[in-house]
Order: sequence, then C-alpha cells, then structure tokens
Amino acid sequence: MRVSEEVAEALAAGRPVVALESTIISHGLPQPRNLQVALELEEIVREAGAVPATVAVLDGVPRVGLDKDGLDRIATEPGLRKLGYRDLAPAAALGLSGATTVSGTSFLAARAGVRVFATGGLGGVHRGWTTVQDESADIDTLGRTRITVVCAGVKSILDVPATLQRLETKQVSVVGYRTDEFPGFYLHSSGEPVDWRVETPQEAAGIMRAQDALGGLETALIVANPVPADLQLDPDLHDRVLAEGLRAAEERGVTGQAITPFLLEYLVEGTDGASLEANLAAVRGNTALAGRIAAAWAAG
Ligand code: PSU
Ligand code: MN
Repeated sequence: MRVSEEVAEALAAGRPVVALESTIISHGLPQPRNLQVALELEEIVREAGAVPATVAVLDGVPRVGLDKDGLDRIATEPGLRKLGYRDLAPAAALGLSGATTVSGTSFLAARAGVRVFATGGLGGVHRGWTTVQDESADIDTLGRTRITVVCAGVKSILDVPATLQRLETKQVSVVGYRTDEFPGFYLHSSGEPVDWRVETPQEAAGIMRAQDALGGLETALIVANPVPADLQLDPDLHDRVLAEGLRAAEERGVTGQAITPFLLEYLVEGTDGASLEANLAAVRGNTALAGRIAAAWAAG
C-alpha cells in the first residue's frame, strides 16, 4: 500500500485527513463531469482545513492519496474495475487498476490510519433480497472497521428499512446529523427514523473518542447527513423513474456489481440530470462535513 507523502505527513503530525472513495468517480458519475467532481471534492476537504486522501488501486498498488494524474486515470481509464474489500488481493496480485467502493476504501483508509471518510450514499440490501441475495459488501466491512463514514444515508435504489436492520445486526452506530430521520440519498429523508442525533462536528468527534475509550468496538460510525431539502430530487419524479429503472434492470437481466451503476445512470437520464445534481449536492455536503469532523477529531 502506498500512502502519498502529503497524507503520510498529515497523519504523522496528527493533522486532519479525509478519505474519499473512487468508485463514485469511475462508476457513479458520467464523464467528463466526474473528473471535475473528483478535483472539487478534494478542494472542499482542503477548504475545511483537512488533507484529502482519495483511495484507489493503480497497477496493483493500493493507494491512499492520489495526485492529479491518479485522479485523471480514475475518471477516464476505460475498463477500470470496481473493487470491494474482497477484490483488493486479486487486483494487487494481478497488477490491475480499479476504483474502490465504500468497502474497499474503508479498509485501506483505516489501515493507513485515516479515521474519517466521505461518500455519497452507502451500498446496502437490494430490493427483492428475499429471492436474490444481494447485499453490498459495504455493510459487512463497516461491521468490522473503525472508521467514521459521512454519507447521505444509503442509496434510495435499495431496500432502506432492510439495510437499516442489517446495520443494526452488524453493530454499526448510526447517527443523524441535525436530523431524526435517516436521509434518502437523493431525497432529504427516507422516512425511516434514526435513534441518535448530533448537532455539531464536535459531537460526532466525541462519539469517535467514546468508541476509542470503550475499546473493542471495532465497528464504524455512520454520520447520516441529509441533502438540503431545497436541493433534493423531486420525490414524485424520483419514485416514478426509479420504478421504471428497477423494471428495466429486471428485463435486461442486470445483476451483481452492475446493478448499482445501471440504476444510478438510469436515474440521471430519466430525470434529465436532476438526480445528478441532487447526488452532487449530497456528496459536496458530506465532504464538507467530513472535513469539519476530521478537524474536530484532530483538535481533540
Ligand atoms: N455512492 C454514490 N455513487 C456510487 C457509490 C456510492 O453516490 O457510485 C458506490 C460506492 O462505491 C458503493 C458502491 O460502495 O456504489 C456500492 O456498490 P454495490 O452495491 O455493488 O456494493
Ligand atoms: Mn451487490
């Protein structure tokens, strides 16, 4: 694993660092917007006073902290793999390049000593799980990795109540950021309740310190940060296009790793780009908040 010089120096000095995943860039957003977004997210982390550490695997080497060239490869290289935790060893051994999901990123970031991670929406339990056992590896990794993930909930293409149940089983702490309702990714709220709520980055950092003080709690903390209500996707449009997308996926037999990118893309087209704007608003907000939490954590 190669940690960039800037990230390694920040970690050694106890300065704030925020990990960013790369699958959202390679598989979650359309080109050429995705490269702009990758650069913009790093800038948002810097504005919050933290160092960005985008995570990926390049030519078999897991990387924590990418330079401009690395970000460019993630955004533009054709045929880039999507790497969860279980894909890291094969990619490393075969010298392949790929973008890391929440599960791959959480593992590598935690190994490097990065405690705070920002993304859009987590993976989770897919709809129809009673017949097709598709549950994102994100859930399992968060169940055994001490990292704080700032996200706008889980992707609304999923079965949200089932995902929340699985997070409970996996002992993952979930707190709403200034909300009592679990966010709905593109939507301000999923309508599901959350048990815990924090009002400030300092309170979130306090929970992280309590995790450490209690010891043995080797699970993640999810800080669920809703997209602002005025930037959310129109809920009726969301429900209509998502229903269409789910039907299209079934008709075309899209399954496994391909289903999440397929549905995200379907929504972008079916909403004339409105879902993309809501997605970006959520990711930007999460990245800024992650920077502030990392700063509060480093200050403690
Ligand atoms: N959030 C986004 N866009 C994405 C993803 C999350 O806003 O593309 C990615 C993340 O990398 C997440 C992955 O880990 O989707 C989940 O994929 P799967 O359901 O195949 O585990
Ligand atoms: Mn899956």
